[in-house]
Amino acid sequence: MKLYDFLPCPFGQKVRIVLAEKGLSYELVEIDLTQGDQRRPEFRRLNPFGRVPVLVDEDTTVYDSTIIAEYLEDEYPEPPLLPAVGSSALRALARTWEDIADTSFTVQVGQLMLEMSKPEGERDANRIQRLQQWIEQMLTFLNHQLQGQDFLASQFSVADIGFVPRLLILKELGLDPAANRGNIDGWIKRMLERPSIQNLQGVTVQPIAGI
Ligand SMILES: N[C@@H](CCC(=O)N[C@@H](CS)C(=O)NCC(=O)O)C(=O)O
Repeated sequence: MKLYDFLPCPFGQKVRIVLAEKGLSYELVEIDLTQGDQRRPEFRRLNPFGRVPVLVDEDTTVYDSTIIAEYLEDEYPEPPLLPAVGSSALRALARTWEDIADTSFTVQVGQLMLEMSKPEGERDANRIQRLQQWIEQMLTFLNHQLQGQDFLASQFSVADIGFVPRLLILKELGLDPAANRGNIDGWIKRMLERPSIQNLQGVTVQPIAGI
């Protein structure tokens, strides 16, 4: 298998956690977004939208982290990263939280990162405040979902994995995800016990323009 990825990309990080959890080996092909590698014709042939991550498994090319995670779950079901087939409500819950992570959390933390990376005089203070408020609300929502539960959807799953990349760097952006949110505090500790997350590369504050 080959994974085309840019190490700081949170969606690529999701896929690399899934690959590590399933014990799958792969060749990492770095697509440096800062150098425009995503616009090269050979990469566009794999993903016409020019976005990482892209997984190539023999004759199969898959892009979008959620679809890649589903593909890996279908092809390499052990250990499972979704609740069992038949537990439809729990599977829907896991997918819902994975989608919330991707569309309502990771992207907004990325936008905050990008805004904060500007020289102080060029930052949009209102936008920063709006993003911070949104992220705080999402964290409270997440903390509520974790009430009485170790994981977001009954067992460690793609739902938890989706939040890991951007939640782990929030402190560096001046937001403490665990402050007054004891359930998140415990959840972070559980995440950091996993080798797939301990060994994850690229979990740093690096703004990405095309997220
Ligand atoms: N929904 C996609 C989002 C992927 C995405 O936004 N990738 C960004 C980097 S984190 C990218 O490749 N941007 C390049 C560009 O837009 O030029 C997924 O989950 O894989």
